[in-house]
Amino acid sequence: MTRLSLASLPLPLAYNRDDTTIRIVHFGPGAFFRAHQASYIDDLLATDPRWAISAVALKTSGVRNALAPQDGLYTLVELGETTRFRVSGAIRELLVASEDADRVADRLASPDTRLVTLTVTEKGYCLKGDGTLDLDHPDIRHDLAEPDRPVSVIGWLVEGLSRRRAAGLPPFTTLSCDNLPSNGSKLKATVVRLAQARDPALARWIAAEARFPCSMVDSITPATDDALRARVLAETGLEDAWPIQRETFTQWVLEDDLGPDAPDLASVGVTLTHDVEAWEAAKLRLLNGAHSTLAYVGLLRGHETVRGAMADAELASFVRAMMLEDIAPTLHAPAGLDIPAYVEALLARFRNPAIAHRLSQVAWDGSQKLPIRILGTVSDAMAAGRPVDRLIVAMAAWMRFVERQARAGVAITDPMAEKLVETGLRGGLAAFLALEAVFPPALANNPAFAGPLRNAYDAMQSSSLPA
Ligand code: CS2
Repeated sequence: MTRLSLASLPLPLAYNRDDTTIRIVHFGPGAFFRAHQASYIDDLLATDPRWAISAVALKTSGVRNALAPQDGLYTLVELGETTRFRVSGAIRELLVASEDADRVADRLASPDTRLVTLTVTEKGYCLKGDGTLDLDHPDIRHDLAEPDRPVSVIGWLVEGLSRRRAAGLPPFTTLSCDNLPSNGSKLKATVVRLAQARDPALARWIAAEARFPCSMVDSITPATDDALRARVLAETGLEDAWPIQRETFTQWVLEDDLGPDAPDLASVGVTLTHDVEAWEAAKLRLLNGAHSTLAYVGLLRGHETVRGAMADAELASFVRAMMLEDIAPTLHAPAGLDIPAYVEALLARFRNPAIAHRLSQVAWDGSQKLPIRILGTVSDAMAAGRPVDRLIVAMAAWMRFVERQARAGVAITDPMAEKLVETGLRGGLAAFLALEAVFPPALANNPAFAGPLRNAYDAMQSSSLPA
């Protein structure tokens, strides 16, 4: 079997890889980044070869080990009415920060580096329940003790910016591509906070000089499995250790604040706007909020995939009503977004027959995702005097899901897994409401929240949905 590589490619890339230069450093080279951002950059390289990517994993070497023998190439499979196979060459270099610390530091401090991008998921930001940096987080404590050998991405950003300041270079622009509300502003506050604890003058320089634009990122990306590897081999005749699959649809809305000498991302379909937070809120609350609801309720009702959960007519109409009647009124529609049409388009994407998106994958990291996806909507609905009965069903279903996994001895994928297993084994609403990292005490103690949550929690015993 021949392995995918520059030498074995049957059709050349749309650019000569040797002509490219690295001007983007990316942290978190997981499936979403390779499905989304790297595919835009792959398109961009055809007209502007200056923007190849150095992809940095913080601790794990799996992606580097899979892709380095393939010259960083991987197959991207787009699943829609037709299936498209393409090879992306956007990743020119693969590093593992825990092994290649000097090379990562050099990349961050290189005058060529203009953009540092991040897909490290919610937990990578080391935030407390209130959305500010957790200075007691073990990784952050480590990075304060050993600032030039960081383990967190926040530590790396501070170290990289510090080296640039010392070298008299301008800061790079840092671009969060994670599903957090106001991701750029939140990241900036987090980086400035850590810098503050290290060196107040550095913190002032970052706050004044560095850009952290917000972004909304979207493309449904089911995890890679052996079936995908086999499909890629059958179609291309080349062995690819880590192909990626996603839906055909992809969207990237970016705050128009990339700074001087930025890549022309608009030329490859990125929307640049000054109203990005409204786009982000709509996507996060509607798509991700509905996804998490489908995941926990769907799993309790015996479904395995998002499209399987959508084939459950009662669940699908519950989710649609929640999106249109409960979530939509909390949103401000940015120019160019018709919310009811957006909801219908999302539901159609969830039904995509070409994709088997596992509910168990969406159910990962519930302690990190749910507060962001659901509780902001709940607070807004409560403040406006609107009911929250449907909105809190995802929270109740998550509790029942955690109890079920804990009692069955099935591992829970979540940075709070240990605490969750303990809580799940104890069981009962009060035990969950005491998890301050998930439920801010003011909310947990508010009867307008805890009352409907109690009803939903009781109903989820038999996975029944409110009317
Ligand atoms: C999903 C997201 O796994 C999950 O939690 O809700 O990964 C979702 O598929 C993406 O945000 C879509 O852009």
